[in-house]
Amino acid sequence: MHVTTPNLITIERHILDQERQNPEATGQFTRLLYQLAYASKVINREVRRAGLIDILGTTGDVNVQGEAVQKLDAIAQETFFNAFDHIGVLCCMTSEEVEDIINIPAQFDLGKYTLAFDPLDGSSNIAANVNIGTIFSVHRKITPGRDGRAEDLLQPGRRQVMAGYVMYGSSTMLVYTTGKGVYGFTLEPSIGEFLLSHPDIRVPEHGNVFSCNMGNYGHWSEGTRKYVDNLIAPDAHPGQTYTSRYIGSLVADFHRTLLYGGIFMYPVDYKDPKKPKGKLRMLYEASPMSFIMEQAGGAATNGIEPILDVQPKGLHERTALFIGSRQEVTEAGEFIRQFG
Ligand code: AHM
Ligand code: MG
Repeated sequence: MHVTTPNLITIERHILDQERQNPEATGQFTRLLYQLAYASKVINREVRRAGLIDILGTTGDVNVQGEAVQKLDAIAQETFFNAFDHIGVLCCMTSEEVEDIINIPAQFDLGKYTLAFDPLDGSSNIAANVNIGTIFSVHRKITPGRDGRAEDLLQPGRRQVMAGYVMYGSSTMLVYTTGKGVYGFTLEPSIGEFLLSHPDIRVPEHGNVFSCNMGNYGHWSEGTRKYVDNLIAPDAHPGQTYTSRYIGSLVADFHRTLLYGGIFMYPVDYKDPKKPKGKLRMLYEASPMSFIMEQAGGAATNGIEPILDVQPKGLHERTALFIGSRQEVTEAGEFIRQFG
């Protein structure tokens, strides 16, 4: 009897296949991806049992962003640091949860890459059991000397060598790019492996979903308000109707946009007219997601220029973000350029 078994591609095999295509690869990159998969599985375990043991709620601390630190935020931060501090691949790290650049402890070797991460994005949703995620971004070291410096982390998104996210949803997925297409893996819980489930993800050229926090409408610029008015105006797009979806968890809203098309936006708000500001962080959120979206054939802008071309000035800099299908992101940019 002939029995066929599915030819499952684990993330390890995928990484090795990719490495074989690059004769100059030193294996450092591969180690980084292994550790990302490992750290994600540990965080996934904690997230999955969060309702059962005493790790929901806040630690009582406030992070660099002025937000209450959730216990799971702290666990995810520590898991990431412990997974990457000793592997000899990084010269430094930075995290949404920590104020300054994170140095590699003196007893470990240094490497030629930097890692920026948001260990648990959307953590205000944790108690409601809504999807949350981890986001990561890797750059090559550019300054001389062995130690990593802030300049190594403060590079435009276009110079990323890898970016990705993990979504702890109805299933757990890891999606990443190294600049050669976007690949998605789904965690098979019974064997504890990420298996290739979404090879070469492409975002549709146009989609009919728009995603934003409408509660901020009154604080947006005129161009942003006019763009959204136009999306929902009955006659503005003959033959097509836009529908609205907003989870309030970037990884989940982004993942839907990547697969179905349309646009996700978090515009600048003018609650304080003297200090207009975006909410999402350039290094930990906007830049990695923009690299993935462009690699999938989509676009990402702050309304003025592509996110990937912006030179970040601070580790915790915030930005406006319009990201998704080319058609919708181009149109959003046109409104903002015309009306501000
Ligand atoms: P966080 O990094 O503190 O979790 O905040 C980022 C989150 C994103 O996941 C999400 O897109 C956004 O904040 C939602 O903001 P709002 O609640 O203002 O709509
Ligand atoms: Mg975040």
